[in-house]
Amino acid sequence: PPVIRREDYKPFPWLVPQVELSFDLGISKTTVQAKLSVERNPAANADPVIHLNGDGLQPLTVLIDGEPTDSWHMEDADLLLSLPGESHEVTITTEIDPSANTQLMGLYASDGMLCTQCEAEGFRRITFFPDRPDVLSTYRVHMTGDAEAFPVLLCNGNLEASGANDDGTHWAEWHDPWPKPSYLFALVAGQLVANTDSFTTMNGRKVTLNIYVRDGDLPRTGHAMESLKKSMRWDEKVFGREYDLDLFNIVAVSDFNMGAMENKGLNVFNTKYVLADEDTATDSDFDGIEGVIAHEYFHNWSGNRVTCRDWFQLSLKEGFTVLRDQLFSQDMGSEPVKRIEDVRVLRGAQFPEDSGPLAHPIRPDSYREISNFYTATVYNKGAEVIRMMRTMVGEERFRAATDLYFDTHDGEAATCEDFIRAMEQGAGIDLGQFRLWYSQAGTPKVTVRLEHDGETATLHLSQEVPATPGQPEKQPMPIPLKLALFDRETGKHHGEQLVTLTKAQDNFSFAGFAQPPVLSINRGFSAPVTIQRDTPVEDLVFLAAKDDDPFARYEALQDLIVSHLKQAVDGALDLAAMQSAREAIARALGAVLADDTLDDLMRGELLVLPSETYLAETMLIADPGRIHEERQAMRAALGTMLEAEFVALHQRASAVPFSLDAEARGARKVKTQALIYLAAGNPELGKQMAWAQYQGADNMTDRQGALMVLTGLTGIERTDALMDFYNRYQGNALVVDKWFALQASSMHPACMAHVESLAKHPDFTLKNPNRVRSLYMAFAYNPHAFHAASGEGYKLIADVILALDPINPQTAARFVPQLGRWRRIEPGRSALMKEQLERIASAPELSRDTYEQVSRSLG
Ligand code: B3K
Ligand code: ZN
Repeated sequence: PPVIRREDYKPFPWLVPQVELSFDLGISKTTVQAKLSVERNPAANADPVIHLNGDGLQPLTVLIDGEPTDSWHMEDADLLLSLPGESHEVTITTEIDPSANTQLMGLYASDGMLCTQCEAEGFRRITFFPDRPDVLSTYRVHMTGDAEAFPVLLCNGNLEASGANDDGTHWAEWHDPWPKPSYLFALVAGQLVANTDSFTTMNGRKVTLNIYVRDGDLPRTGHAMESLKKSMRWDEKVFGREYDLDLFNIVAVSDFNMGAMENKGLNVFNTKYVLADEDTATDSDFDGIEGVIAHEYFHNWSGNRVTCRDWFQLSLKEGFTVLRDQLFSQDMGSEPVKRIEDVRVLRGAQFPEDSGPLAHPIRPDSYREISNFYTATVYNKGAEVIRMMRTMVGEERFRAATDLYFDTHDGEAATCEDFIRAMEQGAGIDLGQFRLWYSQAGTPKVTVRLEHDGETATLHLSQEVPATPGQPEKQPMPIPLKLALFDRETGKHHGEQLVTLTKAQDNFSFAGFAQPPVLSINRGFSAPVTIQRDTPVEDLVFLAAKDDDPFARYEALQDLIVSHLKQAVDGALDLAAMQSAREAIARALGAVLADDTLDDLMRGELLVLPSETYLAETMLIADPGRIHEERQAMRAALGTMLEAEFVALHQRASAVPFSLDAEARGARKVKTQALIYLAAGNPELGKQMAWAQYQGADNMTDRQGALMVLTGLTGIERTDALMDFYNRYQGNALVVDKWFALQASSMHPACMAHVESLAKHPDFTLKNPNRVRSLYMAFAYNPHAFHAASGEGYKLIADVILALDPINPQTAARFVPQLGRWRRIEPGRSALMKEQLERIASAPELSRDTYEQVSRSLG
């Protein structure tokens, strides 16, 4: 498959101002007539041939200005048509079989309903079209379908007319007044019911809101609706963005490749990000729904009103929209807890990407399959990059700049460069050097040394941006670091400062310190970098107990644990050193348990150990087996040393009655954290307490937390609880997904055997992405199981990739990065991982998705 390059961008020679689509819907046969008004693009080089993308389509008829023509030919899957004049009407009819569409791109069937997914290149599986984001059209869509099978007919924009035919079919006509690229097209037809509500915008326009689901799911849509209304209000208040149609529809579907999709006026969602009640969804599921609803809604401006010129600009809408949803969630709940969670995701998913064979800048330079670039780098690092600009200019100037960006580019297909320029003009900042964050891949390493002499503290900073594929040499980047210097005696600091390191090395001096101060740096995680510093243990203990920046406090605790575990994994500690390090950590955790200035949500966050993936990431070459052993051993030691405290915490938290407020959620969070430590230190006690929590649970958070702990242990309680859970929720697909995922991500030594037998369970299918992810993604991200020294875990995932590739290549390719880590793993396992990648590479007829990921991983 060819490589597509950013530098090759050319505007499309034709404009398509209007599109009229007519669908005759059927599950196994849908006929599509597309009427395109086309005219030459004065801003592009003239070309009498219009190149229309197609994927798996055959044209039934091709008309120019209503007359049949044979001036077209196919080039691979695309249709090329010669047009004699300046403007024409092109009409093409195609026929598709949604029931055969297992890729879930284009028009497909899910549970008897029809729905679409077009981003990035799915529209070309529906009809021939210039399927690129810089061709903007207004759409009028006529849908006809069986009235019984498809009582609800939805499309983008506003419903203009509908009616019944006398043959048992009915029809609807939709019109979307806002010009949009084809990737934002959506259509849904099926037996659905709606939770209907309304929202009045800041200018007093009333918008009807619908959340469409399957009949029985209606009672679980309340949280999604509340989240939607909060998002609409927040975007008005914080970004000045008002909704622009009279109708906003959300549809939940159970077969979906990702979380959700921001189609104009008709968002399509994975059921996972819509349906929730306390019996079936955890607190973090509730948060996930709130965040994803907000994210898709926010795209209405950052993505839809201002869209992307080409797919290399993806971070323009995704990075920015992730930042917007993060800020929203920070405002809705606990700001520091949300920040810690976001950093944990960045470190767990994006840092490994940035340090491996798939590393790419947030604005990539080339791709073969764009679906492979919906990555943590484009999304999450993209958000961090925009967050840094916000940190440097402050909230007010940031808002002035986003206003300017939206005003200037409304109705356009823009570029990252357009965004940066709006930021420069609107916020009054020079981002010349900062543009490197868009072009250079790799996580910068900042080395920090603090010197003290007389009254002066001097901070020595240096940076190194590691080489990444295709980018052997890097330039220094501007790195904004928030910092504070604490007085050891008083425990206070002299005010937070922002220091920006722009050179390879620099020094910063601070006067007025008679004693060496304690340095707190990269507060709030102001820059997405790794800090390299030999921080004295007593400084980490100081910061873990006293830092007034909650993120920095979390970070100090994490550093304390990470540096200990690294030494332990290296075998560098004798028994006594091991014991004293564990005691120091136990004291720090004990202080967290005892500190009544902390709320439980934050306490719960501080108790989470650094993940095995993150630990591996801090080492040049990792031994996943050793990391797992040492981390578990430390957890067990902490569970033993703090047993009484954890039991007391669990008891106190168990007395808090169920509610969705922060206090009760915090209580649930620390309860399960306590169980995790207790189960490690004293499995019998942990098992008893988890079993009691399971049986007494009146909500999914407690039930799932307890079951998670039990699933990692052995004994009759484990089997009983798993069986009870399955029987209780059989038939609720999202909860059955949890049942698969808990077993596939468990600490149980026989995890792999469990996964192998679950693959044969009657509820398992490779056709449903949620189910595939719940079993195999959970397994692939369960280090002790995936990295089994025998290599069986690697083989299992390679088998999944090969089996899934012909069914759903997009989802199959998502498993490759785990095997792609081979260069960073100890030699024995590394060879086994590579062997599996080579086995995949040698398979005949790989999809473009999987081929690209495997070849980059080996390259
Ligand atoms: N924009 C979509 C992602 C589409 C992914 C296609 N492979 C969801 C989102 O980021 O909001
Ligand atoms: Zn998005």
